[in-house]
Amino acid sequence: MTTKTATNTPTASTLITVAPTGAEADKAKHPPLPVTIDELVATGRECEAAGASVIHVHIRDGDARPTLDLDRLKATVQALRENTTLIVQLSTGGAVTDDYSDRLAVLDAGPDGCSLTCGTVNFGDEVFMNPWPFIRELYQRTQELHVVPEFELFDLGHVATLHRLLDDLGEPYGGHVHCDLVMGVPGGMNGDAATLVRAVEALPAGATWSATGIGRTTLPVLFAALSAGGHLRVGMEDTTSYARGRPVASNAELVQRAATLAELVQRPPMRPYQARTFLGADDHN
Ligand code: KMH
Ligand code: ZN
Repeated sequence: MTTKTATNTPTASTLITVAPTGAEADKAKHPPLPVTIDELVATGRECEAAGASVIHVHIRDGDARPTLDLDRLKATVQALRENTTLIVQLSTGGAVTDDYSDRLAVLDAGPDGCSLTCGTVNFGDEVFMNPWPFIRELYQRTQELHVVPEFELFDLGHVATLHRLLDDLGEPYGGHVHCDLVMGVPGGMNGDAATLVRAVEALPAGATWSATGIGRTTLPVLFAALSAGGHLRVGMEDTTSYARGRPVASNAELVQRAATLAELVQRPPMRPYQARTFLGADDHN
């Protein structure tokens, strides 16, 4: 496996990230949503067994509401490290209501990686705010604290900002640019094959990428990403329906489906130790 892969050249295996919780889904409406540390650990173990190698983590408070409480973030990182070999990627996006200082402080929980969204986007009826000075400061902190960023791209304009960021501040910690196309958000880029191809063509040379489609764009984006040689993110952050009229029973079944399809295209799931090398993440286990 190489760490410097041309954007559109398929790697021999598929990185599968699970995003099990998010900040938006309601536990009362979706009971399988993992919201406690114990539930996150159990989910992480099941998803690792099913083929995931990265977990994208949002945490909830005792009432299942999104929080960026630093002690709880630290405890979550520690519990996931003790019980899985997954790469722990904390969300710095949080919820649309979170302020910038709390989002920057997420890195103090000492994760392996973090999400780093490269621009503001309408987010349904809300706005997910990521102005340039915040993006720049967050990126500098990832470099200082040795956290591997994953560049989240909700729109084609975010790709332009990613180029600006790399031109301005240089390569990320770990030396490798890995992006996640988050498609189908109402207000962001469409979740379809044509849009995915355009976004991938615009990425920096040498970058690798995953894709996820929100809601009903989940399957079109998953198949388009595999066809185009990309990697996958799945999970209840992005969809709570497994099929029309059939709620997701567990995050693991979404990972299992992604892993089965990755096997079918002869790019089986990357294991966590391989993913660490691929992304340039430190080994804490
Ligand atoms: N919850 C969204 C407003 C991220 O994790 O970095 C932002 C989000 C992106 O989920
Ligand atoms: Zn997220």
